[in-house]
Parts: sequence; structure tokens; C-alpha cells
Amino acid sequence: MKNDLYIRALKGEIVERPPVWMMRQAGRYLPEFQEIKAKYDFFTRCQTPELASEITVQPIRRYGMDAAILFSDILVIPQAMNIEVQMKPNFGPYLPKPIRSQKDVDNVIVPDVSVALDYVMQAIKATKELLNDEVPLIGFAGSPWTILCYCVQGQGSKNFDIAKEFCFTNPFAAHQLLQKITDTTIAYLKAKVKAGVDAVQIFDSWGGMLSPTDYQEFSWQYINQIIEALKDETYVVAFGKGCWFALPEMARSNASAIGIDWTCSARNARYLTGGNVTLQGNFDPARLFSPPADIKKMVTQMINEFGKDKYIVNLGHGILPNIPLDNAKAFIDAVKEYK
Ligand code: 1CP
Repeated sequence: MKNDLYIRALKGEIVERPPVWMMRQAGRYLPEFQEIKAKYDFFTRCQTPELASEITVQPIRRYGMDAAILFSDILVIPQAMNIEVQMKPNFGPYLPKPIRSQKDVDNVIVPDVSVALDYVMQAIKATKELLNDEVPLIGFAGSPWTILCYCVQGQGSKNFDIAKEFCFTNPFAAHQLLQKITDTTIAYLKAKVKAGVDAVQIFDSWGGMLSPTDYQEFSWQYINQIIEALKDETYVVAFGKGCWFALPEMARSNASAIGIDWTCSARNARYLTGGNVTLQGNFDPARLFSPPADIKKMVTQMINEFGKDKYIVNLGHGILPNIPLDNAKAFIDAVKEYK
């Protein structure tokens, strides 16, 4: 690997400067992505290796981040499990037959991922060729809880109230569903590693919807199963949005790094994780609307606060679709210029 800064940070090695990439960097704000998006619908882009690999490398070509993340979506998992998932333009994910009963859970399958998600493995192989060992490739999956949220709610939500109602009125069925998603995700991430990804990230985007106690029961124990199953094969990064309360527990796990959202200070994140774990984050994505010169100052300060070692510079959540190109560039450049 010509640029292995990201891997070295995951190993906790001393580095000249921290590595940088941006969550949701592939697809969203780049004009070259918008061109492809205008021609092909969402799942065609995911399922065509030439398109998925091209979208994956677009941000690397333009900005030179230290890692690429495969263009795909967390919802390819429920789709492979026999749950219909549509991606509606200007609306987002839509699942016409949400899971609401034990019978619905019984109908969910744990698929052979090497068949059902072979297109993802082909996309990884095509991307590795395009990347030509310049930078590592990150594979990802949603946490079982976050996937359950969509499966039960049927669409995005501000509070995932129906998903929580299902868990609290029918915990037996909810845990069965979570275990099926976990088993599928483990097989899926193992196949991704075999296909060539250099690390994997688990997105628990909606973990912060749960109380600390419910987080342990409905989210963390399943994420931890995934970490334990993958830890000897690759680096696992766990990112939970709104999950600062679980940082001590996360830091005790075998994850190689922990993602931090922007509501937690660097100092608090280091304190809660014991100071010895690699952390990733946590620039407020909306702060990329500030003028480029201000972005650079804030990024330098963020690195000083986290410390340059055991640290991966990132946003605290995905980049917003309407961020000016020069502002994204200022974010990446500030890290590369860090002394
Ligand atoms: O047509 C389109 O382009 C639709 C927009 C889009 C894109 C570009 C969706 C629909 N998914 C994606 C790609 C995607 N999704 C990636 C690829 C790599 C990248 O962009 O860098 C990744 C990593 C994801 C992960 C994802 N999808 C998450 C977890 C991360 C996060 O942002 O919290 C979640 C929650 C989703 C669900 C999803 N897919 C798409 C949308 C609009 C949403 C969110 C809907 C909601 O708010 O509930």
C-alpha cells in the first residue's frame, strides 16, 4: 500500500500526521457523481461494479483522501434477506412491507451472501483495481439495530418510534430479527474482506435513539458479536451516532477504532475511552459551510485536541449534499498541511 496512514493509525502507530477521509464521501456532493446519478437509479449504481467502483474513486481523485469507502448502502443487507427495499428519489429508503410481527420475522431469511451480494464483491474487486494500492478501501455495514430501524419503521424517521415500539412490545421477535441481521452481516463482512477490503466500519446511525440500558440490549451486544467474529481477519471501526454514553464499553471491545460524533468533545472522548484507543471524528458536518480559512483553523485545532496519534480525522457524521467543493477541499488540505 503506497499510502498506509489509515492502517497505521488503526494499529496505533506513531504517524507524521493523522489520516483523513469523510463519512459519505462517495456520492452526494461531487458534480462528477451527480452526472452518474442523473443516468442510473440508486440500486443500478450499487449493483454495477463499473459504476460503484468509479463513484468510490471519484473523491480520491479530486481530493486525495487517505482511504476510500465503497459506494453501496447499508440497506443491501435487508434486501438480500428477502425484505423489499426501494430508494425513492428525494425521499430516501422505502420498505413497502415493514416487519411488524413474529410471522414477518419468520419470513426473513439468512441468505447465502456469496450469491445474494456477489455484486458487492465484484464492486470491491473492480475498485481495488482502480485504486491500484494507492490507499486502503473501507467496507461497511449498518449495525443490526440500525438495520432493524428501517426494517420495522419502513422508512427514515426522526425518532424510529415504531421500531422502538416493536422492540419493547415484542422483544422475543425483535431479538430473533437482530440475530438474523447479525448472522447475515458477519458473513457479509467476511466475504468483503475476502474480496479485498482493508478494514470495515459498522455504522450505528440510530444507536443514539436508545437509552443507555436499551443500547446494551438492542444494539451493542450485536455489534460486539460482529467485532468478535471479524477481529482476527481485519480492522473493525465502530461508529455510533449519539452514543457517547457507550464509549467506555466500546473502548473495552476488540474494535480497532471508535467513531465519535460532533456532540462529544475530543477531551471527553479521550477520557471516556481511556486514552489508549484510536478515535475517528468528529467535525460537525454543517461546519463545512464556514469559509475555507475558518475550516482550516478549526481542523488544526481539532487535531491538536485529539492528538496526532491514534487518531483518524473525519466528520462527526456524513458530509451534507450541498457542501461547496472548496470547503471540502479545505478540510482535507488542512490535515495534509498539519505540522
Ligand atoms: O440516489 C442516491 O444517491 C441516494 C443517496 C444515497 C447514497 C449516495 C443513499 C440513500 N445511500 C448512499 C450511499 C451510501 N450510504 C454510502 C456509500 C459511500 C458514501 O456515500 O461514502 C454509505 C456508507 C451509506 C451508509 C448509510 N445509508 C447509512 C449509514 C451512514 C449514515 O449516514 O448514517 C444510512 C443510515 C443509510 C440509509 C440511507 N441510504 C440513503 C439515504 C438517503 C439514507 C438515509 C435515510 C435516513 O435519513 O433515514
